[in-house]
Amino acid sequence: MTLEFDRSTLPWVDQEGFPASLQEQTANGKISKELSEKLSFFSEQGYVAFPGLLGPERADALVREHDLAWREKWPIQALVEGIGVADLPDLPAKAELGTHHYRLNDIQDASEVARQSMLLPEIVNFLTLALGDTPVAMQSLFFEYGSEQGTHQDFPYVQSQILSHLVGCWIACEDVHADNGPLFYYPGSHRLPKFDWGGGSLTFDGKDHKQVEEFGEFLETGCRDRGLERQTFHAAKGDVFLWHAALVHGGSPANDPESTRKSLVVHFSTRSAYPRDRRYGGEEPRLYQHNGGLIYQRAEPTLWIRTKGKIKSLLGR
Ligand SMILES: O=C(O)CCC(=O)C(=O)O
Repeated sequence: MTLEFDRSTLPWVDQEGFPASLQEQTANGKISKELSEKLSFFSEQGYVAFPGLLGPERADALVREHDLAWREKWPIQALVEGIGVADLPDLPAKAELGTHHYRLNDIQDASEVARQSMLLPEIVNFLTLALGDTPVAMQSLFFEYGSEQGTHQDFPYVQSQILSHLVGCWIACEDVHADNGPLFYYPGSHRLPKFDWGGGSLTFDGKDHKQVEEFGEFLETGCRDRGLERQTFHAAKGDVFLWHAALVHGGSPANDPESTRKSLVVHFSTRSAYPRDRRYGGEEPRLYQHNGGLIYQRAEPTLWIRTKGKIKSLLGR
């Protein structure tokens, strides 16, 4: 059994008339030639890279925020293999976790550097056109080591009201190569028949283990049958990579498990598909706007206090 995205709400890049419409808008100067090539590549291949877009200095600044969050135990959450999702202040120090499979969730709640890095003008501009609506950063995941996540597509995991309104964004915070577990992907795989997982939200926390495996096998078989070849994203620090809601991808095993692979993943949806933050119930979000893109914040502003090197929020979380 396979599943179809609702045709009436497909993003611009997935619509039948996209190639002709793109050509027209490029010819009349509404879209630059460079951006047009990127949109066309994304539509056909399901991904596009922006070499050096964030740049090494801003990537370093992001890493500093990540390290500070762990050290000061910022009031955000982390997903840790064997523990699940937990508040950072309740977790032991990183060195005591006994696994490299952990990530910080939603560092943008606490970091202006992260907010600005996710909403770079080139990213927002690309997404606004590709999705045909204002992009909203739904969530982010900061990995210190390679995720080594199995083969998957994102739409059953990261859901908004419109499954197809989803683009993944991968920001390299250090150089990535075969040894530290690069992102892998299958160009063109976003057009494969889609696995029907039966609704609800799939998770990687072990709860849906059997279905996660079935999903991976379905995708590997689909790619093999159509001759799609696996590629890896060997990135330089500061590179950015965007991928389609249905691109088949995952995290390669790290040849050197001690080698870090710092990266920030942001999943974007749109204002129409994702009008409220998943974490705040029906609450109307406070809008953080930057370069035309959005991040949702608690209506109640967060009040942060620092005591003895520890940071605490009194309001808003
Ligand atoms: O960064 C990785 O290794 C994989 C990330 C990923 O697959 C995702 O966030 O959907």
